[in-house]
Amino acid sequence: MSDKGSASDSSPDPRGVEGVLDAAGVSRLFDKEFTDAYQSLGCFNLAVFGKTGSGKSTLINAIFGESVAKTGIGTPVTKGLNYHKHPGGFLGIYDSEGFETGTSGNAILAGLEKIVARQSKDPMDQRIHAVWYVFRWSDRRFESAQISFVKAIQEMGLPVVMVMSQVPAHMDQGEIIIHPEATEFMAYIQSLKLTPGNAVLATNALSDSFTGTIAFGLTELIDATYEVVPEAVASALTAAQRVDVRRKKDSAAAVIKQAALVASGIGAVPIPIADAALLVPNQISMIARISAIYGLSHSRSRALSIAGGAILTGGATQAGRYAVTQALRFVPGGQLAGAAISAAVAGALTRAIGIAWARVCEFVLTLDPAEQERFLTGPQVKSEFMKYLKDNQKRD
Ligand SMILES: Nc1nc2c(ncn2[C@@H]2O[C@H](COP(=O)(O)OP(=O)(O)OP(=O)(O)O)[C@@H](O)[C@H]2O)c(=O)[nH]1
Ligand SMILES: [Mg+2]
Repeated sequence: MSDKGSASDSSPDPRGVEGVLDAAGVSRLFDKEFTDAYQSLGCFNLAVFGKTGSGKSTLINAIFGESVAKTGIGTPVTKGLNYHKHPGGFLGIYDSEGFETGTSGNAILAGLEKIVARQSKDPMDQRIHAVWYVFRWSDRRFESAQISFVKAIQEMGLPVVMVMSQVPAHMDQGEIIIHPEATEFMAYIQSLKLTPGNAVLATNALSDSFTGTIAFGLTELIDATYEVVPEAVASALTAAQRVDVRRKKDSAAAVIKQAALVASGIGAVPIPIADAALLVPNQISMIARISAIYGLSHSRSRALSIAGGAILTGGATQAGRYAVTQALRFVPGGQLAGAAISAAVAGALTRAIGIAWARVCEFVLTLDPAEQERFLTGPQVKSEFMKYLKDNQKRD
């Protein structure tokens, strides 16, 4: 082991001469793969406008998580407009704090126009990709200054999604019932024909048990946003948003499928079980890409590397052996002694690891930021991973 370690120490490639990683090599390769995975996501930039108190910040927090508002670095870019970059690097938000239509609206528009003109020469992931215009249903009025504001933004070439906020709604026999006056107001906004599809998204970001009002419309808002953003930033949006886990699962499934194919290629020349570690570099890259899809913050990459290392090194063998033993049961004449990992087993093992890691990431999303760090650096991550891995094997 030690000779492999020194071989990898003197080489920029963390892989040792035989392609087998030691613990330090695993950790270095994780660092590299995380950086690559987050970089390849790019960055989705959203601008959010609307009168003060319309619920812009609340909506941003509900959809992208508290971390944008709390830890994102707000930089004033123009009068009344701040830019917040998510620590994960895949989300940027232009938030117009406390702005009223009228004079301050004009000042913002003038600044925005300069930004957009400048950005047209920037790479795609540095531009503004979508705008949410937020208005509160209970205002029941849409002033002419607001109409001109929305039109002016679109004339700059920015796609606008109209968002009616703080709409009271309740569930009735599995159906969302919206306040009838909000529906009426929505029809009025649609009649103004402000955007190409005239879509207005009714939302409520906070549930209220006192009035029985439910939170709703957030997934639909994300769907409407996907429709207007360039394909190139769709993965960044998938990583950034937290309300539609289905989209994350689908993207993770595509990554897992590809990694399983690569593993099958490695196993096409049967490799001895003892060398299951040959599959590890490919699995590290898969784990990094899944983590990015779930939007686990890149700033936590150290914690993620520790977690990944725990499951793939000490645990590798444990996880690997378990999965291989299970998989061999389905191979005709499969026996452990002297057996080799075939293409089918290599693919199945990698797939099982990917699915279990995606479930760990899903679990991490339910934790608050401080708990996430504790979970990822502690022993629980491995036991949770093993639990999901065994679960998979049972279900397959
Ligand atoms: N019930 C409910 N309350 C909301 C909702 N959105 C916002 N609020 C409340 O409305 C108030 C204003 O919300 P903010 O999100 O701060 O509004 P904003 O548009 O960011 O306001 P400025 O930053 O001043 O421009 C807060 O007290 C929120 O708790 C919602 O969807 N439902
Ligand atoms: Mg705000």
